[in-house]
Amino acid sequence: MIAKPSEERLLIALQKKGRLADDSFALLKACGLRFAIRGGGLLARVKNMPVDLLLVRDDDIPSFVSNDAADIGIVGENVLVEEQLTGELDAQIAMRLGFSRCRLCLAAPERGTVQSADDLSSTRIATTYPGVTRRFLSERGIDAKLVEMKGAVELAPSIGVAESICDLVSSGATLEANGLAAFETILESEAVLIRSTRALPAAKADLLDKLLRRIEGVTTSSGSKYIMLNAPKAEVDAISALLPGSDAPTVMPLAGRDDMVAVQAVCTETVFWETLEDLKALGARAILVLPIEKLMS
Ligand code: PRT
Ligand code: ZN
Repeated sequence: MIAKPSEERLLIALQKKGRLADDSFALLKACGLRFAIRGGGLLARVKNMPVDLLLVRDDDIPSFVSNDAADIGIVGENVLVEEQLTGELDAQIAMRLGFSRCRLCLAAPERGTVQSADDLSSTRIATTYPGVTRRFLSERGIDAKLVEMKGAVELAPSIGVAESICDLVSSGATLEANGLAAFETILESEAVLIRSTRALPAAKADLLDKLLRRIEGVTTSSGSKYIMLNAPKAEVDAISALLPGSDAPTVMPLAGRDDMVAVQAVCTETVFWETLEDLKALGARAILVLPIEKLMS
């Protein structure tokens, strides 16, 4: 039913619907891929590049990449690591993408019998991540029983099937609503781009390289700003040192001013109001902070 990847068109497996989907689509669009996602289709064709999108459930993405049903995929690191630990998988991280961040945490009822990892021995832990949970328990030498669930793990303690849970947490609202408190993070996760260890045909390898460079450009530029200001010549070093995440700023003469210069720099870290105030205190004037749409170094 699912076509094997062709020799020329790069096939990217993406979550069709869910927490990863919109950011994955947005990232590819920011990389210049033009496509439309409609209705129940399994495949979406990219109009301006030899790329196709395979739209599936996130849990299937690592095995599709491993089994050549897709060339690359975007999935949560939590799913990748779980699949790596529970099956034979030829899939590895090609690039971290920085979105869909969450933590896989052990949590238990507030004021219950389990308050820390030290209390887990001989208790039951409910989870949809048996592989990662088991790894943690064996690293710590803890002998506990796993209760595998398909969902609604946060209900396990209240219905009496487990003393604690191991589940994904982002805001913490679900734990709180169920009277649970996290006491240990066993995995930090974000969306990752994955591929197998096998070589791709040359044309697709070039395409993947190009895509990775563009993703790098999009992810670096999204937090970056271009800063322009006029500075007293004597303070250029001090002012440059304040610019967050920039290495060599461009310093240029200002027409008709011997004592002042123009400074321009790419800042790869957040430029806070406090930084601008500190720059001003050093004599910087006409400070402009501009968003950067694309960045390629
Ligand atoms: O249908 P399909 O199988 O494709 O999707 P899914 O339902 O399995 O996954 P989905 O869309 O819920 O999540 C996809 C991925 O998003 C996950 O594998 C994680 O990598 C990432 N992600 C980020 C999260 C969360 N944050 C998250 N908060 N996945 C799930 N949750 C759940 C968590 O399980 C818990 O039920 O949200 C609840 C906790 O959220 P807070 O904000 O209340 O703490
Ligand atoms: Zn899923």
